[in-house]
Amino acid sequence: MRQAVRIALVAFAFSTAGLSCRTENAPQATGTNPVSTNVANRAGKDEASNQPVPVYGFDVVNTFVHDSKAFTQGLIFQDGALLESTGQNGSSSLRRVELKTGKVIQKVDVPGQYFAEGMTLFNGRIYQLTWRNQKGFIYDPATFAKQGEFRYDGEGWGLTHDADSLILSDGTYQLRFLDPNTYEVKRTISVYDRSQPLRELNELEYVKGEIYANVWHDDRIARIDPQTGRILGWIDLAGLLPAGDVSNEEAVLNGIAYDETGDRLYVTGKLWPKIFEIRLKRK
Ligand SMILES: [Ca+2]
Repeated sequence: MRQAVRIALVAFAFSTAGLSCRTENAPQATGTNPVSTNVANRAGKDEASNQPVPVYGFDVVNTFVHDSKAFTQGLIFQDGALLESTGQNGSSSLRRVELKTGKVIQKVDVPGQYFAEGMTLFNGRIYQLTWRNQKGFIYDPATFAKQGEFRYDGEGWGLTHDADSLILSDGTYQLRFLDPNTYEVKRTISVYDRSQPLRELNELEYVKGEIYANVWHDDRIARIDPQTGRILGWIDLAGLLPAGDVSNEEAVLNGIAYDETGDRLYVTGKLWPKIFEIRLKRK
């Protein structure tokens, strides 16, 4: 009798292990996110499994003041200033920040029921995501006058764009490429760190043909191939913000802005008192 129970238990354990393995290995989407696992994605994953991924360190070129109450969710560079989207219900905003002084020179508050997220400027319009409302806002980049809204499935985390698409992260390991007029998903890439899905992709920036992505609660920025989702490199920013400037455990690295004209890269974090211009160097 005892033996029979033991056999049954072992059989149950095996079936449970099998189930959890299948669950972990299967591509997953959050909510209603579309999944398109194409040949390029799989090829990217296989290549990534066998090649060393370069790691970059940094030199600090300049340090600027940043509003330590700004819960940074989106950051871009435009005409010598930074545009920033800040989150949290009741203190979400879109703002223009003078780079040299950190002074907020233009600001529009987002209604308190929304938690603002990623933001980008594309074809003369500012697009700003919200976290869980499946609603985005469109603004005039000069006046910050609201011009409209758009909808998307799932959560909104980070936002950037390439030549013809908005690129959205939603906290999973997938990035969606949206038509900027219809907001339809044109394609999706899956991001793998070797064979493991790289989850919780957050703020984004399109830099010289790559997607730079913050990863929530990680001191590293992932450099992602926009075609395959393959990780092309890591930017290790551990130690960038002095420990004494870290106000709480949610004050994490988040915010990447690229000045294409000057080829300058700016990074900050949620509630960080500083913005850094950095130069990458291969480790
Ligand atoms: Ca950005």
